[in-house]
Amino acid sequence: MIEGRLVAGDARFGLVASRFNDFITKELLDGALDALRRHGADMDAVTVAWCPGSYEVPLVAKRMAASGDYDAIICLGVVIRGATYHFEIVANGAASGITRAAMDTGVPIILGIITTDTIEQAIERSGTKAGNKGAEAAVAAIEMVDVLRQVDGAD
Ligand code: INI
Repeated sequence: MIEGRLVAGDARFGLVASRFNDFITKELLDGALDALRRHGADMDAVTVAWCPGSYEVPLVAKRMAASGDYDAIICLGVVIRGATYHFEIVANGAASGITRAAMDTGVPIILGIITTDTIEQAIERSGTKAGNKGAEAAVAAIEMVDVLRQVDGAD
């Protein structure tokens, strides 16, 4: 049985964070970096790239993944329904773009973009009563790196 271990080891992580709603994405980023550090990541092997909004996240993630410099990419963003009439376009574009980038590159690209109806729900998911989705995304990245290494027979 293959099961991902939650130990970051020598893995190199790229994080892509959206500046839109950055009062919340900064909290997701803090949560992600804290989770990486507490799972033993070499923080010198962690790179953070900021981009304008969630819609732009997949392209930055794909470039980072294609560079060969990272074992996993963690995408962080917040899309709030009340904020725009084109909520679905941004949310669906970000999610499908991330899926495509991961499948195209073979590098795990983790969806840490939260979609909510209200700002309150976004705050709840970024370090208050519903946990921190950035931290969850970081743990998923650590797990995926280890699962894929085992699947590839490298570990
Ligand atoms: N980007 C977000 O990350 N979250 C949002 O809620 C959002 N809203 O509401 O519009 C948003 N829009 C910007 C979008 O991601 C692009 O940056 C923009 O459309 C330029 O391509």
